[in-house]
Amino acid sequence: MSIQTVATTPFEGQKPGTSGLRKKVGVFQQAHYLENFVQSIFDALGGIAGKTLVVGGDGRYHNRAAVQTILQMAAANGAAKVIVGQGGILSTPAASCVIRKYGTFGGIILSASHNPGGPDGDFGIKYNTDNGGPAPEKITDAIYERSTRITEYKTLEAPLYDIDTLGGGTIGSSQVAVIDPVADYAELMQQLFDFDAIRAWFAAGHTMQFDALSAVSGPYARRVIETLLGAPAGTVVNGEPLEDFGGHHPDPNPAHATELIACMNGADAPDFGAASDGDADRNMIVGRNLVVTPSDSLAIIAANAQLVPGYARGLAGVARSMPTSCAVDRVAAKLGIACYETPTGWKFFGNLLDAGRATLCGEESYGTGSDHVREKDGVWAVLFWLNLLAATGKSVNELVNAHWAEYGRNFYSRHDYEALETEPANGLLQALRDKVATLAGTKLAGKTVQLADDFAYDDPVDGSHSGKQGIRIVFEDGSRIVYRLSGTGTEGATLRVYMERYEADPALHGLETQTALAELIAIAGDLADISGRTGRSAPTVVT
Ligand code: G16
Repeated sequence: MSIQTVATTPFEGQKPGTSGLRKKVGVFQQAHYLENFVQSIFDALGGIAGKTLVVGGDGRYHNRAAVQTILQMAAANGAAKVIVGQGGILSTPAASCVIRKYGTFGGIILSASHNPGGPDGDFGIKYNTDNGGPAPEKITDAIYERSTRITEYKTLEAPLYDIDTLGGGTIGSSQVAVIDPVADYAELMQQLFDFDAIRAWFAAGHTMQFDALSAVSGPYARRVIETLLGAPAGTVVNGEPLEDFGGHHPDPNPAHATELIACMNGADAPDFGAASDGDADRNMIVGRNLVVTPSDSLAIIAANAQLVPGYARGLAGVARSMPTSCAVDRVAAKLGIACYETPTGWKFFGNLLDAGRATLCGEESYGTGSDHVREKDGVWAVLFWLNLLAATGKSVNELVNAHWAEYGRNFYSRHDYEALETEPANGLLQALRDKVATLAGTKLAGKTVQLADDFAYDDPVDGSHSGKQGIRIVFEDGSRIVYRLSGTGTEGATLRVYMERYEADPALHGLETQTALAELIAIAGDLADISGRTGRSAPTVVT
């Protein structure tokens, strides 16, 4: 085995987006592409000599090859030890858990999350720091900067390492530990939730369907929900992680998790439905004929947290991304705790969690989590709901309706326009940016604008500033429209338009969401001239 120093030249566009670098598999398969980025990570961190790293991914196509590349490069760069999930598997929250539990320097997670997989699908890579969370912008900027100047990388010429057999070994002068990817995570879940109560709930005959969408949550859900909590075999469907996710688009929303939605709308629907995404950090919660919006799920979890052992001590505060509905703000106000509004991207929650300012965090993009790790966590959110169902004896629908009755309902929807040409999409945003300065005080379709800006965030912990985080138009009645471009797509640009309206009157809580938001949807289309600028008469995905 010998260390090779390989000459290389920079690739354009190795700039991490909302959550790491995501590109088509073919892009990552180019010679030197992955290597350049991995070396840029190591260099931006000041080297990894003598450090311990965690490596794993969501099992999608190219995962195994990428793990081998990283093992060889970590060894060539002098890593003391690399901890790898068996088979190269580690869900994103499990990787965060392992980094924290073993106090490692950081970890590399291979995933393009909810994006489709397979040879024609997407691949991704991101770096998480020693707190278990996604690297903050100052590190991702440094990685990108390094990638634009890279001239060489180091790798070890070595046979492929056996990542399928549990146990220790060496590659070059680095140690390797192949670990059970589920064990540490399952142990952490048992510390947080009332497993006895949930076991009793299943034993009493309650039923559930968990759709893993043939992605990485399958092994975690099977071990925890079927093996440890005693749910009948078959409760977890599509539980085998496949390289192409079995053709599923592994995004747990009503548009993509159609099998689960059909099941939950059927005559023999189980009591509880849930799904998770490619790397198991997202979740969707479903009752009979009812999809719980992620914003409502966060609010309901926060309002009932005292029923769950790991959170019975109370919440320090809550945080949500700016486009997420304000439902949780109402809960925070009632509890008398802080509610933080951050830009989109889980990395923005890290400082608040580390500083003990927030206990729960959530995003409209089907992400919910807490200070137990530094990633959003799909299986955790499902267990939280199971714990609430078991502790209250109520159904999902009863919990949601009771919440709306107490706090009012924040009608909420997101419209995505996917795979737009980049220039017109940027033009649309720029035109809005130019307009917002003069909008406050004016009327749009009879509604007075109270605030209009391009959202900027000053981190209250480290003072870092993040600008241009989305155009928001807030009306005097509290309703809102938000526009931003996705930072996770791999094809052209994706425009996201978020609409929200608060309704206090219980008699109107049963309205269909798009109907309840019709006025705002029309204003949003007109103000940005969406159809004129994009040529699209309707969104690609409505959630
Ligand atoms: C990532 C981020 C989330 C973000 C989501 C959508 O999730 O971690 O914080 O909300 O992308 O981002 P965008 O609207 O920019 O596409 P994931 O599950 O893809 O890692």
